[in-house]
Amino acid sequence: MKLEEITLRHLKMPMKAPFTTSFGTVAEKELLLIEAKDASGVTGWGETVAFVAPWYTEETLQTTWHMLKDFLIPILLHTEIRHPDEVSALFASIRRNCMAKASIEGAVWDIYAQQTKQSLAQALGGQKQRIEVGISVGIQSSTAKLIELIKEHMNSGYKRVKIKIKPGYDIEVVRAIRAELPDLPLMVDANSAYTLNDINLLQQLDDYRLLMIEQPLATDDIVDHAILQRSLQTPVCLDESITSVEDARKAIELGSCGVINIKIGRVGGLTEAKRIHDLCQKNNIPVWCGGMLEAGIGRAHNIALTSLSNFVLPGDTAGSSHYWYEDIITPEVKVIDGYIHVPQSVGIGYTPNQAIINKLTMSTEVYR
Ligand code: OSB
Ligand code: MG
Repeated sequence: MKLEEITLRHLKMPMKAPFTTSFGTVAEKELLLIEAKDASGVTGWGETVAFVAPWYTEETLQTTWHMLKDFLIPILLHTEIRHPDEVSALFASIRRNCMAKASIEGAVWDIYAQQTKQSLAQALGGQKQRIEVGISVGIQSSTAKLIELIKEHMNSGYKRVKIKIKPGYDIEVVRAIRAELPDLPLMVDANSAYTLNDINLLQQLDDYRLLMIEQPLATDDIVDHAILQRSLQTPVCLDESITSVEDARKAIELGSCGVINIKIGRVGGLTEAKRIHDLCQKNNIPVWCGGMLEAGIGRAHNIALTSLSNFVLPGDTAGSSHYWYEDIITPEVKVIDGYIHVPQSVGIGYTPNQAIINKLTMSTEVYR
C-alpha cells in the first residue's frame, strides 16, 4: 500500500454531559479525523484522542496536528508499506507523541483490513464475536446523583462501573455506593491524584471489594506503584504509566500492577497495543480497553482491539449515545445487555457519516 492523499479535519463535538476527572472537565470534544487514501483507491480512517489541554498526557490536539503535518504525514505519504506493523518502525526516529502516531497508524490498519478483505478485528487476530463493556462515570456534584447514574447504567446492562476518585472524593463515596449496591462490579480511577503519603487511605479501599484501583500514583511512575501494590489486596491497574510494551514489561517485572488498561492512543497505535496484549497474556496479566471519550472512528478501533482474547475484563467502550447527540458513524455503536457485537464486515465495520462530519468540521487540510 502507498498513501497518496491524507485529509485532516478538525471536529468539535458537543457532549451530552461534561466528563470530570481528578485533573479537569471535558464539555466539548475536539478531535482530528484522518482520512487516508491509498493508491488503489481504498480509504482508511483514524481519530486523534488527545484533549485540548495536556492534563492526561503531555499531548494536545494542537501537538498531534503539528506532529502529523510536519513529521508523520511526510514520512508516510508515497511510502510503500506491506504491513501496518511497519508504520511504528518508520516512526521510530520520532520520540513519543504516541497519540499522533496512533491516529494515522489506525487509518493504515483500516486500509490493510480492507485490502486483505477482513474485518479490522480479524486483521488484528481478534476472535471474539462480541465484547463485554462497562462504563466510566465522571466526578459528580453529589453522591446521590452519582448513585442514581450508576443505577441507570446497571439497569441498561453495563457489566461494571468505574468511578473517578480524587482526594476528598474517595472513601466516603465508595462507602455510600457499597451501602446501596453491595454486589455492583465496581472499580475506581484516580488519574494520578495520590502519592505514597496516601498509602493508609488507599489501603482503606481494600474493605470495599473493588475490582481494581486504576492509576493511583504519578503518570510516569512504576516504582511507587510496586510499593503500593505490595501493601494492597486490591489489584492496581496501570493506565497513564504504560506507554509501550517496554513499559509493560518493566511494570510486570517490578510487580507494579495486577491489571493493565490498554489505550491505542496512549501506546502509539494498534501494533503496540497488540504487543502489550500478547505480553500480558504470557504473564497472566488481564487487560481491558480504556477510553478517551472517542467519537465513532476511535470507538470502532477500540471494539476491534477488544476482540483479542486477553481482553478478559469489561472495558470503558460505552455506546455512542452515552456521549453524543449524533455520532459520526453509521450505524452508531450500540450496547445491548452490556455487549457490543464486533462487526464482521470488511474494515472497521462502520461507515463514516459524511453529512454529520461536515456539520462538525471547523477546518480541513489536504496533503498530497
Ligand atoms: O483515565 O480512563 C481514563 C476519560 C478521559 C481521560 C482519561 C480517562 C477517561 C475515562 C473515560 O475514564 C473513558 C470513556 O468513557 O471513554
Ligand atoms: Mg484511567
